[in-house]
Amino acid sequence: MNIVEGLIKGDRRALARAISLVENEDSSKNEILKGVYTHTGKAYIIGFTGSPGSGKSSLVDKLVSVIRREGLTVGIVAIDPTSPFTGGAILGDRIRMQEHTEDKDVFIRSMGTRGSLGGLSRATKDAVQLLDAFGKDIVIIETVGVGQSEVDVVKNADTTVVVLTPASGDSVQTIKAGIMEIANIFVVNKSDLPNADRTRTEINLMLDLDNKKKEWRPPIISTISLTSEGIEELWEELKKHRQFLEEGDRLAAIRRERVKREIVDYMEHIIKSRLWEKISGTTLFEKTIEKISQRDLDPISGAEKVLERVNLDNHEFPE
Ligand SMILES: Nc1nc2c(ncn2[C@@H]2O[C@H](COP(=O)(O)OP(=O)(O)O)[C@@H](O)[C@H]2O)c(=O)[nH]1
Ligand SMILES: [Mg+2]
Repeated sequence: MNIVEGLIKGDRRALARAISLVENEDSSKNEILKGVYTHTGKAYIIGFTGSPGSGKSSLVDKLVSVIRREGLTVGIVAIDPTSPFTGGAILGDRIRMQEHTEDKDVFIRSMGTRGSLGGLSRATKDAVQLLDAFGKDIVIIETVGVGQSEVDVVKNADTTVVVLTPASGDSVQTIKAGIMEIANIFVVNKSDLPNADRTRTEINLMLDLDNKKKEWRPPIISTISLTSEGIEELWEELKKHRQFLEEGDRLAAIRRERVKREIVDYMEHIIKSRLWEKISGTTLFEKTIEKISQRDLDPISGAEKVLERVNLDNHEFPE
């Protein structure tokens, strides 16, 4: 039985293997992704982002218990690119999510010890598709909200949860604007610590200042993941947001937008590799570089001239 068949039939080992292959950019990657695609689109995808140590893994662990009580199956992709060398975070995630290691309806995968951030965000998207095709009802992405790539990662989610804490240094002002904008739900975790109210107030003020009229105002939920306080409420709000998206055309529109981004990404990728195949090592390319270096030619004209000579494909627009 091949990997795709195994995965679709619910073989966990096939799933694990498939994720490794896409993560390592194996030559079989595209075949696997093509093979599973028609089986995707059923999972609901939730993204968790926030500073390292804000309690995302602990929170997800507790949330999974609540989700499992409803009989739903869960896949988790946890990424922590902030500790690429130690692997410490990943070990920590395993320990924190230990509660579910015996549960065959929960599949946990940690990523992030190798590769570029761009590669990581691609691998995450692929892993989410594999978990979806495997039949997980809910897929959770956990990532660190530090840079553009992490924002890109949660763009693959239907609902995004931003986790903040009252701990010093994690105040609302220090959070990147991009991160605040992608939040559908705010969680103030570690609400057992002092100043949790102040954090809530700051988020509220920020939401008040946002003058763009929005149909969905992100709710703010206080949690203590150590004691599971607020976790049920978080799940209720997640379901509400899902319901909100499923009303009208919202979810379909979000997913269409995602498909558009995906196909453009692939096309750019294909064009780039074809371009490199055609130009690298050629005299035309080398001579052009030389001319530009000598100031006999400018880079813009150089690029135009090279492209004129390179036929990437025929230029007619297909019907
Ligand atoms: N006081 C307190 N500590 C917490 C809470 N949730 C998590 N922690 C602790 O915060 C640390 C980081 O948690 P972790 O889930 O790994 O955070 P992540 O890096 O965001 O995934 C761990 O030591 C947790 O035990 C909470 O609600 N209150
Ligand atoms: Mg974590």
